[in-house]
Amino acid sequence: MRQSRIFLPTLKESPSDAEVASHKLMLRAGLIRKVAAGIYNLLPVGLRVIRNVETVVRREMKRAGAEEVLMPSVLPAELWKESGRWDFYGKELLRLKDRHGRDFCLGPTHEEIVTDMVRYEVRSYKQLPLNLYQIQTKFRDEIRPRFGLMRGREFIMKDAYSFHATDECANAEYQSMHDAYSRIFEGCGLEFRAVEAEAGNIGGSFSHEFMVLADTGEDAVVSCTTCNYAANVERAEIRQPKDEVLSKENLPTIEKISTPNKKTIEEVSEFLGLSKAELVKTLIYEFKKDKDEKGLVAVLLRGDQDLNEAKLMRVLEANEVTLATDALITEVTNAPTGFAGPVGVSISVYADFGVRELSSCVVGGNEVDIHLKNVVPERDFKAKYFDLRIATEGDLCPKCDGVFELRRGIEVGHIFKLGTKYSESMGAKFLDENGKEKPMIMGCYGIGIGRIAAAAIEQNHDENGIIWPFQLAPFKVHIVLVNIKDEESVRVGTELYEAFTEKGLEPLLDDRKERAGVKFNDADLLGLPVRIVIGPKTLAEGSVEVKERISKEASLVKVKDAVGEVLSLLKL
Ligand code: 9G3
Repeated sequence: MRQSRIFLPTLKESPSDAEVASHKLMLRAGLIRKVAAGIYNLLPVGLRVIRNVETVVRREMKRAGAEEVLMPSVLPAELWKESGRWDFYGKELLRLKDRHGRDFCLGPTHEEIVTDMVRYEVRSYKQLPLNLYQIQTKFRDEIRPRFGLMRGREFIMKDAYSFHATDECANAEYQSMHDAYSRIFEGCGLEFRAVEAEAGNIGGSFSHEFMVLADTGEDAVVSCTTCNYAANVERAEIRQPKDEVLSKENLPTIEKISTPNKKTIEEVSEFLGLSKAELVKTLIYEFKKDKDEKGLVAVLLRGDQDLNEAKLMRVLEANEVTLATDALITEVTNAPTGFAGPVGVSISVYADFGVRELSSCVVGGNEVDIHLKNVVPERDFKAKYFDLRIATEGDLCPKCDGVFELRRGIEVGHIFKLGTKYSESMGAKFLDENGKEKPMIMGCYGIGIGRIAAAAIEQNHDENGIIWPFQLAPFKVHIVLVNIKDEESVRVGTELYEAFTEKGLEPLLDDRKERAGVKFNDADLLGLPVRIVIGPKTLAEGSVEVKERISKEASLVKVKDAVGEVLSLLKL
């Protein structure tokens, strides 16, 4: 492709509303342009990157035995009513009416549609397993779309759905997709981690997120520095230190201390000159279980740690946990919010393991303006101890004796063991080998196509622009003519352009009437893997300059060796 002809509007500055590198650089390099909040045009060079991502995805989905389909993006409400999700989702689900006044939505995901597709066609276990995928735009009316393609409202997703007769088969497919995803992200040149994740509200028994590690990632991931355990902090388990039995003998007895209007951990620790880790906060939670069973619990955590509500829900086997209202707290503790404590409280007490390790601590006194010090866990109050806190830096890995480091991640993929949530509600059943009718067991597997391109930039850029991983680069070689009036330069440039084209390396030829400096800046911005600079000076010695985008130094190469040099630089 010749740059004098391509539609590639580069910018010197990025628009002010672009906050992260990938958003800034995709705008400046002329890859995307905003149409509306969270809605973008993919310009020619941006689309080439997306097509490269799709090529890797299709190759690995095919290798895993999945079949490509294409489902509609305007979806009838009826199917979403069958699954019960029409009323579950709020404004994020963009709804519309057709000319007959019938309800539709713009598809945010396609579980209902694919289950409807399969339920009429599959009747026997002999037709299973199935794995159907599509690459298609989704619409989710995010309240605050931002970061360009990273969190758009309309975005391209590869979403796959699998159907199985047995749990073993569904688990095998889950593992197969897990492996396919690893090959996809490796194939896209990304550094990623597969992390255990909360299954979220789509049910199913487990899920993994695939995170590209980048400081601008919106998700917090803890990953073990020794083994390959990694988990979304929402999900991460923590190994408890071997409970060295702290001597709890002859410790001073409890003392009341006056803490006038000191309610929060910050206020109390500052007022008493103690570290937050010497305090224990008491959270009063209301929980709801099945069959309208509900109750109150006191949850204790060290002052410097935070409750992971998902873990509390699992421990209580509750469907819902919510912080009690101030009125309820006063009812339970006979004190306003901020003075709750475990000593003498009437409701059952659950505590994070971090509390048990304390020899003594300060807790709320269940009395206005009073806290208690010298409180000894298991002497002055009883509690049931569990892993209840949000994991963080330095916590112990549950799989080995390593410790966690806290990383940010960009979620580029998420795979779920779905179970029978949709096949039950929508009657997607099959007859097993004994003629018994059973609901199919499903899995679903998503990849953010545009998000991969954005994450690749987040992970590979410098102050001058993008540094594309080879596999995603929109063109593989950048041929820059320093002076397009120099006939020899044009001849050599054209010769090399054709040579690389023959090698399938899709060169981009900068034959514009621009100063060399502008061309070099644009080449750095666009970030193609290798650049060849052709100018009269080096041609005088029969050479051209070859430079890898990722390294700073350039080397002089004889024209006849240029193709070979580039191939070896690209390890082809
Ligand atoms: C909605 C809206 C937003 C949503 C969903 C439904 C997320 C929704 C979860 C999934 C699960 C998997 C198949 C591909 C991989 C992810 N946001 N999810 O179900 F109506 Cl507005 O999409 N689906």
